[in-house]
Amino acid sequence: MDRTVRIIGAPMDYGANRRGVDMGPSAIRYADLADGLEQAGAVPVDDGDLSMPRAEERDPDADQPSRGNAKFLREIEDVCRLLSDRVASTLADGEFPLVLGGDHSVAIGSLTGSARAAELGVLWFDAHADCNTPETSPTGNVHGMPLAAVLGRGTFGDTEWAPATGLCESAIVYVGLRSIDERERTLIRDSEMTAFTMSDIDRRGISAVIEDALTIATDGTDGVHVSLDLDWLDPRTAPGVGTPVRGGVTYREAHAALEAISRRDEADDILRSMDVVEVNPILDEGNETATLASELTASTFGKRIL
Ligand code: HAR
Ligand code: MN
Ligand code: MN
Ligand code: MN
Repeated sequence: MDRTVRIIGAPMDYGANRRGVDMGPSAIRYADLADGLEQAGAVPVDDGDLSMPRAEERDPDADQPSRGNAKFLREIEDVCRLLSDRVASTLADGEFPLVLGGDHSVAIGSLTGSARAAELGVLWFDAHADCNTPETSPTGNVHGMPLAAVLGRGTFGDTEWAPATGLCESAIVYVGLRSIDERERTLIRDSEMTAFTMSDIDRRGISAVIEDALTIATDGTDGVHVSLDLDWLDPRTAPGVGTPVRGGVTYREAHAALEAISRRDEADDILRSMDVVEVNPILDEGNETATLASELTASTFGKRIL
């Protein structure tokens, strides 16, 4: 019953438009992540951080394969290849991979690693849709592209990632979107993915939305990957993120959603892997956002109030 949770730090910030998220793994650990996991009944084992070259020493556009304006794509692919293997071997050892970002481009590694051994559904908690291709991205920042990468959209179609076998497009579910680029909107509408926006949460409440999201993500799959971008929360609650967007979920809504996942997991054993990303300690106030990341992770693994 006791689940071993292997903590894998991925201090990557090549995918973001600013420095700082590379300190996310340290900040989340410092915020008593291991204690919270123990209180949730899990057994945490810290794998340390994946090593990566310093961004200052790299040219964002140097030596890139011809994939539009995706910045640092080569570095990101190198890191995600390592991460993908680490996640896959963790699962093969019967342990749970918990990936600490880093920016959201790390999800390319965690998703492909986790999808190797299973039909995988995905719960994507984010203000942003993260499904730009190198051709549609307004910024060139790869943290806005991980879902397009693993689905093999645009020129991602001729990379090693795409499509990630085992990833089930109709079982990919967004929760809490409120900042979608025009061409992401088209991609989502033409895809089999499901998107629950903040308006859906306004109208139906977080509990109804998360139950639907869980049902869709587990339908016909072996389990789910949870991808938690801290900018999913309202910036007043989670100020330490690089791309804040007003109007996110509250502290209680976030806990309610992740506790609902843990209850479903208790009943049906659905959780397979998770990443917690986009914590930026430079922009944070008193490690508040990292603390929130740590608490929400503990809730996902079953920590309860009573
Ligand atoms: N959609 C915008 C882009 O592609 C911003 C997306 C990225 N920000 C994130 N990801 N934090 O969730 O650049
Ligand atoms: Mn994101
Ligand atoms: Mn985001
Ligand atoms: Mn389980």
